[in-house]
Amino acid sequence: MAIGEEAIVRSELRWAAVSIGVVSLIMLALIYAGIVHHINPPSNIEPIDPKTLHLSGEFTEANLGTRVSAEGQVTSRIVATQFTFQPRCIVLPANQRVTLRFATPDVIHGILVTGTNVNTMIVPGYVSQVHTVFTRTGELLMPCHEYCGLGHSEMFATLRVVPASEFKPDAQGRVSCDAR
Ligand SMILES: [Cu+2]
Repeated sequence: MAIGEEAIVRSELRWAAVSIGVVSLIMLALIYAGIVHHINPPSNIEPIDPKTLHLSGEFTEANLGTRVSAEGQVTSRIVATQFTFQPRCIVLPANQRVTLRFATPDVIHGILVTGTNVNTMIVPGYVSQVHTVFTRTGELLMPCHEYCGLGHSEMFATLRVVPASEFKPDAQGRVSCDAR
């Protein structure tokens, strides 16, 4: 039996509606995740020279780790290299807005904080930045999640989230894991 042109058009329109429906569903899921669960792609575009980041500026060795500014803003800086994070352990206060800043001098790495929605890639040439609030205290593992070479599986750091009462910056505003 020959299929009429009208039937073909109807069938095509039906399938077009299905695909528009699927795309709309995915769009709605993205908007829902962004607005309700605050799951968003990283949007900070801040270039940094990977060849010199360890020599001057905010990612020199003395500046790494957690620091509290005079205004009370808590920022932790970590450099990801093959195959370690520097420093390997950071301390942050619970229930307070904190900023994490990452940079790498070599290849693409990634970092996530287990049990939270903190998750970003660390790309040479750019600073990766995450603002967040950690609501539970304890030690959280932060593995590298971008395959970066043979030592990738050994590459992880630790985040120690402490209650605000135990978060005590020193005279320079620094808080490190060794101090406790
Ligand atoms: Cu890595």
